[in-house]
Amino acid sequence: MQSLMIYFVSDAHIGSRAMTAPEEHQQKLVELLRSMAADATAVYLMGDIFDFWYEYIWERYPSELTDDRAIPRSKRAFAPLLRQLREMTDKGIEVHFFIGNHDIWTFGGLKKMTGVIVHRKPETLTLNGRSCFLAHGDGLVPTGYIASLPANVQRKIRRFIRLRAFFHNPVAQFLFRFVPPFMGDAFGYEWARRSRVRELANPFPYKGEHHEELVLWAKEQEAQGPKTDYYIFGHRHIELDLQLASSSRVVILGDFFRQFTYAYMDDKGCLILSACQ
Ligand SMILES: [Mn+2]
Repeated sequence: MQSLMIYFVSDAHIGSRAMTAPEEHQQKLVELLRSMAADATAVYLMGDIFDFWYEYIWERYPSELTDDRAIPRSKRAFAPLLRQLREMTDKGIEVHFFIGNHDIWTFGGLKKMTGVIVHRKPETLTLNGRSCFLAHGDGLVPTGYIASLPANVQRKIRRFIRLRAFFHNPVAQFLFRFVPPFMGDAFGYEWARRSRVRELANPFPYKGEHHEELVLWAKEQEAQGPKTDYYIFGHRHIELDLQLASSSRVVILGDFFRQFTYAYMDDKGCLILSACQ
């Protein structure tokens, strides 16, 4: 019998300088992907798989990964993961890579090396008969949400939105590509490390269905437009499977550096959140 399993994982933050055992961390993700490859038709990487990923103008990306030395130095530590992705796409498994807010900056190199399909925007797709809205989740703000918050929280969110706009700005992206990779990476990994350290010391818990942005955002979509069976997000590093009144479900995938969660959808369109031991 042909299997039609579809898998979802996000927020591994591979390469994070806040991790104590980065190689084991990467290996754990490689092993998860290998087990998925046994029966997957598609794997959706829902953002922030890398803690920082920037493709510089100085680098050339090979379409064969047989020789480590062909991989640009700034990406060589990711060779096991890149090879695993290549193996899956060579086998005919669709691997979809949604950019997160840490790995926005792929300009063709990752696709060339691994064969993944890169998504820079949220997508609405029908998967195993279910309508799915897929997004990393950053930048989705429900109407009136910011104004409803205390002033200090509003400032924080506005700062994130400004930074996000800057990170997505094509001119800024183009200019940063000229930075020498060792300098760009030193800056990028330090920026990312700080946010991980802050989070590990003080995780941001689920705010409840009346306060969690992505839940409010999904409810607003449900009220306005066509019904969606599943809203699948990453970004928040919380594990959530919430049934909305409209019969839609909001699934937030958790993360793959602390909770090691992922989700799968079987051939009947049944979606389940799970975790690695
Ligand atoms: Mn993340």
